[in-house]
Amino acid sequence: MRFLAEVAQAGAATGRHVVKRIGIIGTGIMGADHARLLTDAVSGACVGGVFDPDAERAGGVAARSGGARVFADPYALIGDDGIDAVLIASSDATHEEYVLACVAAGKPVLCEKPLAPTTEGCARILEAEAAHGSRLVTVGFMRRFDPGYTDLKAVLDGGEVGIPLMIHHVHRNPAAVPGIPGSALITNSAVHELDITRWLFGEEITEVAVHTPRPSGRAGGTRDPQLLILTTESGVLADVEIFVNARYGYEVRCELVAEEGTVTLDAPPPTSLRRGGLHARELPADWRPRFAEAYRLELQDWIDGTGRGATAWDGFAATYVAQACVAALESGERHVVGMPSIPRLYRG
Ligand code: ISE
Repeated sequence: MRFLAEVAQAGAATGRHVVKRIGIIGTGIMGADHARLLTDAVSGACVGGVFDPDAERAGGVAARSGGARVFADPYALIGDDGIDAVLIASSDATHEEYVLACVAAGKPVLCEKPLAPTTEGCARILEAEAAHGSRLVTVGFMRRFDPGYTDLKAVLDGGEVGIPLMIHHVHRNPAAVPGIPGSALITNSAVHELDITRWLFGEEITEVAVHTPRPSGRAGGTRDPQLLILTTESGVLADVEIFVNARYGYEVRCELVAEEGTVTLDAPPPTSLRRGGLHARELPADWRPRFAEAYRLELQDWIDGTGRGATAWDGFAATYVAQACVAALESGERHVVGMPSIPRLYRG
C-alpha cells in the first residue's frame, strides 16, 4: 500500500490533513458495513463514491456516507480522479475483473475474500501486480486484525508456550441457504481458517483431508458439518470443524496446543449472565458483530498504508488450499497441496 502511504506523507509534508476518497463497489451487507466504518470509525478516509447494480441500494449507502457520488459504471468509479483507492465488496465472481481494473489504473484496492473463486483467476491478478511492479492489492482476511488472534500469535511468536503441535478450530454459523454445495462450506467459510493457519504459523499447508459425519437434517441436503484436517510444512496438525447450520448462533474459537502449554481463543464478549441456575453469554447472530473491531482495524491499517493485511499472494494461497480441500471432500482422499513457490514481489 505504498501509494496510500505516499498520499499520507504528502499531506504531512504540506501540513494538510489528507482524506483519502474511497470508492466502494458493491453496497450489499459487507459494502454497506465498510461504508459505515469508513464514515464513522476510521480516520483519514471518506467514501468518495459507490457503485452497485441496484442503484437504489447504492443511493441509500451514499446518502448515509455524507453524500458520496453514485456511479452508474464500476469502471468509471475505478478510473475517476476523485477516487484514491477502491474497496471491492461485490459478488465473488466479479472480484477478479474489478481488481484487475484497479491494478491497471494503478490504484490500491482492498478486495473482500476470496480474491477470486479460482486459482487461475488469482494467478491472473498476481501476474498483473508483477507487471505493475509493486503491491496494490490487499485481501479482506479481517481475522488477522482480530485482537484475539493477534494476542494468540503474539504468545506463540514470543515463545511462551514453545513449539506448536496442533490447533483445533471451531467455526459455526446459525444457518446457511438450504442445499448450497458442500464445497461452499470450504470456499466461503473455512477459507478463513485456511488463511489464519498459514498466517499464525508463517508456513504453508501441505496436505489436506476432509471428513463428513452424517449430514445435519437442517442442512437441506448439504454435507454439513465437515471436519478438515490440515498438515503444515513443519508438521503442525490443524483441524477445522465447519458447521454452517449450527442453529444456536455464530461462534468462532480455537485452541493452540504447544509443547509447553495451550492458548485458547474463546468467543467474546467477556460479559456473562448468571441467573436461574444458568451461566450464559450472548452469542452474535453473524460475523459482523463478532469481528467488528477486526474490520475497523483492517480498514484503518489499509488507509494508513501500514500494509499488515493479506496480500494477493495470501489470497491466491487461500484459494489454492481451498481447492485442494474441495478435491479432498469430493474424492474422500487425502490430497497433497503442492503450493507453487512464492513470487519475488511477495517475499520478505
Ligand atoms: C462469511 O462469508 C464470512 O466471511 C464470515 O467471516 C464467515 O464466518 C462465514 O462463515 C461466511 O459465511
